[in-house]
Amino acid sequence: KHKFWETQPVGQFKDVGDTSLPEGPIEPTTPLSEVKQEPYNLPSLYEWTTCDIDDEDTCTEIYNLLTNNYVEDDENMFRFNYSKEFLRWALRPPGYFKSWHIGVRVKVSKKLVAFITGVPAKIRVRDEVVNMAEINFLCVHKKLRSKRLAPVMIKEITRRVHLENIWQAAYTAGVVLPTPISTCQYWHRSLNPKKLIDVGFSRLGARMTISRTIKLYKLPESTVTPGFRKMELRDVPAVTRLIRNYLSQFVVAPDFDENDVEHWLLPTENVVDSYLVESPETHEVTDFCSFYTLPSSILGNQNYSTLKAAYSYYNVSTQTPLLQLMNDALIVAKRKDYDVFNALDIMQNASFLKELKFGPGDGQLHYYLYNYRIRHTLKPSELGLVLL
Ligand code: NHW
Ligand code: EN5
Repeated sequence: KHKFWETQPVGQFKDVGDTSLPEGPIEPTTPLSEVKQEPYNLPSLYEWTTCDIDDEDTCTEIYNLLTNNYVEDDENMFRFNYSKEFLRWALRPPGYFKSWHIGVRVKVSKKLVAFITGVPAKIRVRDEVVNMAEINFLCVHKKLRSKRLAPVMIKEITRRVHLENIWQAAYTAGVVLPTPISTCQYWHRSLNPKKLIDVGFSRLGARMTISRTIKLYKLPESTVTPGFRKMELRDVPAVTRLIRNYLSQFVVAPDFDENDVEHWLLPTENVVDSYLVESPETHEVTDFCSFYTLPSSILGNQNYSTLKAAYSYYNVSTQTPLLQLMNDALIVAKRKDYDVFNALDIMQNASFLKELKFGPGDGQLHYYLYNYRIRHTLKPSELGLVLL
């Protein structure tokens, strides 16, 4: 069934439930000198390219490839539309490797037709912190699908990750592969229900009218938590302490240091928004919430071309109830004109989804590790990791 994945050091379906297998690396680290020195062979019409994302023209080519060929929902009504600023943020975290931003071009025309990326991350699994690559943005042009290009691209990025002496990876996908460490549900909170219904993102509920629906999803004009404000550069040390302590409760979570927090959580216009609660009495940072901006192209609608979506990122509550904190996040997102606020049922999110009128979507997200076995499938609430 999985001719490629059966050959890879990942959990296999036949081993699911086998409690005799140990947790940890599936195959041992090999000496760097044994890593293949030359790139894998592509079909003869194509060539490898290392993408310089700092270069505006290259960034535009990547943006165009993804805008026209990246992930769609199961009815092909929407397609992710990551912005260029978002791609630069996602692909240049502390310690990133340019060699992990890999493209495939047509030799004669130099047209970019496929892409895959990795970025380094320290991921903690139970009490081990493992250097990993987070793999994302795997994309093959629609006209080149089903030609087994993806396995070659995965092998090539694996080789380039190995060359940096890194032997594990984390990735997510909407499709089932051998084998998920966890399967999560997408939930959606309507902010602009009229538009969502008009474009087919959501449907009018039974015995509902449009005006009742608009009223149902109405939110206050301003946030309610005293001391709620945007995160600033001076907050990095306090937010790092808060988030490290919070993430320690999950089985799989990033091991963020201050540089990571500055990169991943300091607000960047139209990319990532972060808010915190500074106690009006003690001036301590007690709570935190964040979301990233990922619009989707609306395919074939006369009136609208993009859906503006916010995705729940990392949230920490110690003093403010998580429900109230996330309600403030919804208020901010509504004020900033987002159409929908999306979240997975990871971390403690299940505690607010229903009450804040999120509804389950038709999509799931499966989490995977490469060359690292987890003995039992994890509950979404045991995951403390968000991939973009
Ligand atoms: S998930 C989003 C992936 N991208 C899309 O869905 C965009 C639209 N689709 C496409 O562009 C986030 C193509 O359909 C793609 C497949 C390119 C997906 N992950 O070339 P063939 C990520 O980016 C397997 C992994 O003929 P294609 C995460 C499939 O099972 N494998 O197919 C990426 C089959 O193998 P099998 C996937 O449709 C993680 C083989 O590819 C996959 O023309 C990557 C078929 O290849 C997916 N999403 O192209 C893994 N989709 O064994 C990283 C299909 O079943 C691993 N396949 O025969 C770690 C690497 C680093 C390790 C470091 C130590
Ligand atoms: C790697 N970083 O299927 C990511 N999205 O539910 C790659 N559905 O938006 C993997 N089909 O349910 C991504 N509306 C995997 C996800 C791929 C995209 C995807 C789903 C997630 C989605 C929407 C639109 C469905 C359109 C028809 C959906 C219902 C919303 C409704 C709002 C009101 C309350 C009930 C739910």
